[in-house]
Amino acid sequence: MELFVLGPAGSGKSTFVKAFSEYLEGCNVKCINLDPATPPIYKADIDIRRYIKTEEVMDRYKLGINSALIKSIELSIPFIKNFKIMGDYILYDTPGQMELFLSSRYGRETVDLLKTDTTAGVFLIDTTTIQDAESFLSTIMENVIVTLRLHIPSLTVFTKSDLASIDIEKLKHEIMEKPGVLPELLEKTIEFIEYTNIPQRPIMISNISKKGFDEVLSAINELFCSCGDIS
Ligand SMILES: Nc1nc2c(ncn2[C@@H]2O[C@H](COP(=O)(O)OP(=O)(O)OP(=O)(O)O)[C@@H](O)[C@H]2O)c(=O)[nH]1
Ligand SMILES: [Mg+2]
Repeated sequence: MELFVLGPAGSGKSTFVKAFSEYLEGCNVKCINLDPATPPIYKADIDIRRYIKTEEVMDRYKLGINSALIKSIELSIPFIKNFKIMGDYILYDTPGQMELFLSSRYGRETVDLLKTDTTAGVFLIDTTTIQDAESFLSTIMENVIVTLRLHIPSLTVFTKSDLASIDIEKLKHEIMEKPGVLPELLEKTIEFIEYTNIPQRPIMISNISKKGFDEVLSAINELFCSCGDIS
């Protein structure tokens, strides 16, 4: 299985790759750093920074940080084409600026080059950033965009549950009670999610205590196994 770990800056992608690879100890796990801007905090089996470093791209092409990151992802493609990675679980750490990875065609190209029929996204959201019903709903929608842009099913996973908690049922209830377009939007989003058969039940984890990792693993297995047997 290949897991693309995605999410907004600081949501815990790199920490998840480190902690989840430790959790999967005993399996053949590979950690791949696809973030040319940041050195990995785990032992990377492949580090894209060996080939491309965003800070050097900034200098060489006289670009600002965001365009340099897009350029770095583009320049990474020929190297990624040559990646030969074997493993039970391959964890791909993606660039901090998820929007750039998603909106440039090179993010999609990267995923296309590396994906198989057991590839999924793990879309991480920092629980402490969910303040209200609207931010919860927009998070779910963002993951729908991930699925659409990258053409892979993607789980919604809330990190830092050791720092904050959210009551999803309460938030859903709050949305349904609000006047305006929000209830309809939620209803349609849920319909879409059910239609695509993606297990989108939000999962709460802590990368520090590894709480919730069993659930992440079950959900990943469910994505590819209609029988629900995770063994
Ligand atoms: N308490 C707590 N801290 C976390 C958790 N996950 C990540 N962190 C912290 O959050 C900060 C950002 O984590 P990273 O793993 O660097 O996040 P990232 O998404 O890779 O960040 P970028 O690559 O810069 O976008 C670090 O200080 C982590 O130690 C978690 O589950 N709980
Ligand atoms: Mg990171």
